[in-house]
Amino acid sequence: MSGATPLPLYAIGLGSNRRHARFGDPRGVLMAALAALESDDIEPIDVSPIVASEPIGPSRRRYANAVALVASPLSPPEMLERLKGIEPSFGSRIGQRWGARTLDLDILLWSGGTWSDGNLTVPHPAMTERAFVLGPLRAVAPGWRHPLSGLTVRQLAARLVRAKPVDRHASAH
Ligand code: A4P
Ligand code: MG
Repeated sequence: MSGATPLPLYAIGLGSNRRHARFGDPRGVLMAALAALESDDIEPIDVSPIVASEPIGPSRRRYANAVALVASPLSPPEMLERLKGIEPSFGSRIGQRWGARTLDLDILLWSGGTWSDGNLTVPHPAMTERAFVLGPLRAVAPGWRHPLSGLTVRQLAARLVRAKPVDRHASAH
């Protein structure tokens, strides 16, 4: 790395609740996805533990979830395009929104702050309500301040656990 300006940081959420013929169970899918994410302009900084979580939405299969911290000069739309390019190589989507999927990649946070256009909203609007996001995110970026609420990830996670002590799998560590 060179230059005085640090690269922007992204927190990327990874989720899977289907097996893949080659990569195996959802945990194996996430490991392969993490490898696929790394590239010339996406530098992995840290990865959370992979947690098992109960599904939110109509799918009945449990998910594996994790959060990766990466440094990248890509703009948020460019990063989204990259993520959406990786998902199909893990198998096509079956069914509707929130149905079972082999791999789901979301932009959770961006060090540049907020982004909003027709295709992309950063921070991810649902992240503050989801233990399967905040648990792993706290493991890699506890002090990152959510630009809209002004709260740190640690504070958001603690608030969620107090409000809804139901998702033990994602929040217990
Ligand atoms: N989009 C807008 N903002 C973003 C962002 N910050 N990151 C748009 C990524 N995408 C963003 O996403 C649909 C479109 O959202 C994208 O094309 C992009 O233009 P998608 O991933 O193709 O569709 P989706 O995931 O089915 O819908 P959505 O609303 O993104 O669902 P979520 O929020 O990703 O939730 N339960 C557990 N336990 N663990 C999970 O990981 N995941 C979901 C999916 C539901 N229940 C879950 C889990
Ligand atoms: Mg998604």
